[in-house]
Amino acid sequence: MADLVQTRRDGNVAVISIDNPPVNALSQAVRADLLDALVAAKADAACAAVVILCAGRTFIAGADISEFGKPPRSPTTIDVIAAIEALGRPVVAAMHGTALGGGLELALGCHARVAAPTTRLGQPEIKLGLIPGAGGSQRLPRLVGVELALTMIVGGDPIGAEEAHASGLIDAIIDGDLAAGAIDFARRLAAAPAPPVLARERDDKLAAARADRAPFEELASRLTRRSRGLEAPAAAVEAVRWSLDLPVAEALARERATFLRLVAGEQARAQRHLFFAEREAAKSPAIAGVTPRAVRQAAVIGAGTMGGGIAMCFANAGIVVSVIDVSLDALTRGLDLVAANYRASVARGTLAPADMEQRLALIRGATALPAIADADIVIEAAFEDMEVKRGIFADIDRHAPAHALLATNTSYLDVDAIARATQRPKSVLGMHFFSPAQVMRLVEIVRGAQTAPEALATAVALARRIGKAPAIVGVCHGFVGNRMHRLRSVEAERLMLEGALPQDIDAAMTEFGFPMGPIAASDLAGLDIGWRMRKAQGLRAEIADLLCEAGRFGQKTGMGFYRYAAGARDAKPDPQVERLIIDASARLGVARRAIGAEEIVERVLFPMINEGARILEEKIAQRPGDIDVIWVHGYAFPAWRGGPMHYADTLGRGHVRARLAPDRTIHRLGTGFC
Ligand code: T1G
Repeated sequence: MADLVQTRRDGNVAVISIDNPPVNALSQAVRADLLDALVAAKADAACAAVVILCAGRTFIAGADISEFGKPPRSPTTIDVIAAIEALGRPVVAAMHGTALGGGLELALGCHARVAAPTTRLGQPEIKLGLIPGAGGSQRLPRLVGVELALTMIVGGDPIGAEEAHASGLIDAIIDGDLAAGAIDFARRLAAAPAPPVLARERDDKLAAARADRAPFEELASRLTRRSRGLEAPAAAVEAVRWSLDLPVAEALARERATFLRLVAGEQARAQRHLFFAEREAAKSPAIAGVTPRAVRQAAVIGAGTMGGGIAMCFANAGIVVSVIDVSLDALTRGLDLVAANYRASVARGTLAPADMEQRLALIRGATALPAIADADIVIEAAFEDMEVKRGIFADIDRHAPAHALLATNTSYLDVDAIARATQRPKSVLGMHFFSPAQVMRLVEIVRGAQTAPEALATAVALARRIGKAPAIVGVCHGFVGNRMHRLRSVEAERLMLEGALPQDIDAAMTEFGFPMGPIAASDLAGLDIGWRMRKAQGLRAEIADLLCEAGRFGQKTGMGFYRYAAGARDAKPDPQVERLIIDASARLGVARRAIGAEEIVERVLFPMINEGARILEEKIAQRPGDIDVIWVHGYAFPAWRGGPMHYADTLGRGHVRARLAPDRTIHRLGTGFC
């Protein structure tokens, strides 16, 4: 096994290089070898300064997450940072790639920090249900001020090298040879009359916030506004606040205690599960070692909401994309909506105007299929009707280049039947995006019976390249997410007929952790979509169908299960709907009763979980974690609960089985879920 840490001398500077692919995670072995290297440098009288850098594609991307949930093993990252701060000569962190979590914290312990221009620096621990555990909540505010520190720690998103330099997080941006630049910087530090002040000893950037807490507290409440149910955000605010209130040693001790409490908790365990599950969901033995095809140009068929959103995903990733719609009016409306979406991002300050212009320039409109002649992938996002889709695929098969992938964004339909409409079934698969496509991270990659491994590998790699969380699924009605979602809708109808009102169901599920209840979510999506589906299959949902028959399609018509004021989106309970529900119960002879939140949660989730067990049995999904990724990234299942299958594990599978109504066949699986 190659050395994880090596030291070389460049004149009077010791250069310590870490090489722990793929992301130089701070495993126990790396920490131990790094500490040994620091001790050796300290003992070397000829060593005037130290540079710490990494081999490979990135600086340290954090602690080794796979070690979490196990007893901490010495030396800790805190021990390594203490050795750096006590080294008695300047230590410079030379960063590139992504300096994250414990990696950034180690750099914060150094006497100075330099970085390559494309470096991203962050404290993403919050996304794992944690707070920084090696001093980040105390050193970061001392370098950049509490407001940027709070934003980075509670938001969890990295900043670029320019912002890091402007804020004082790094001391220099090194263009070109990072190691040489860092060595030179370290040598100059060593020659300086006074040693640089350690981050932990600086207080100047805390003075303003100590004098006036209002900006800090206002920002804290804004950053934690949507974190109901989550433990880490409030803990992160408290930790950063300690930088204002407590001596640094005491604050560091409290930070560590909080970190250890969180890392042992259910929420962190759930989010760690998702971190690895998300990466696993993009894997399959079928594509191991398979090289994806290059995708330089894309095309989207259909300029509706989904088509426009999908086009934005490509433009956001810098990929040229043509949007084709046979109707010029539809195309114009679709492209206008895309432009409006970008303008809204610019107005919110989340997108620079220049970036908007750059992305819009990548999106081209057309009304005829020759426009796909240069596309490496064509994604159909047209009307959800099999014959419409088969006709489109027959046409795009004739116009797309022979190597092009043809993907359908269908939510439910048989991808194999669509593939049979082409001469290239090996290059056909599903890429099921979730609305709004430019926001929701999930893409179900639907593998057809004839889909070639190279096509599957290309779709998975492309989904990741455009920032999505791909999950490979098999062909069945509704694939994984929507197949389970149907169970949820059926049970919600039953609950309403038996006594619960829409607002009762939504209140129970938002209290569980969903940002929006299932009933309000169906109003948002549009009740007519499910209605059309049910009619095509001869199915009936008493209440939803009655609403649709009355033209109540949800937000798009100003009323559905709820009523919406003109231009508003907040769901108002509607006495007319309550009357309709009560009359339906009477007409169907269902005695109504009060139904508590606990029963609502179980009845909404457990049938879904059981359907997930069936899906695993049928191998439509490969792993329970794939289903969790689908529900967290496609349907906003609260990440701190880990997803439906992880949640079932926390309850105990026997408990779920026991609570399922006896009339539901319990599926005993090879996986032991039942
Ligand atoms: N620990 C262990 N494995 C990791 C890892 C980590 N920190 N980061 C990535 N991997 C694995 C990942 O599972 C995958 O494995 C492979 O590396 C490539 O990852 C003390 C406590 C760095 C932006 O949260 O955000 O430090 O699937 O597919 O898309 O306060 O990885 O190949 O077997 O994601 O190029 C804080 C997490 C930890 C960063 C690269 N750090 N990683 O993205 O590759 S907590 C993080 C990422 C902490 C301190 C606290 C991304 C990336 P496999 P990948 P990528």
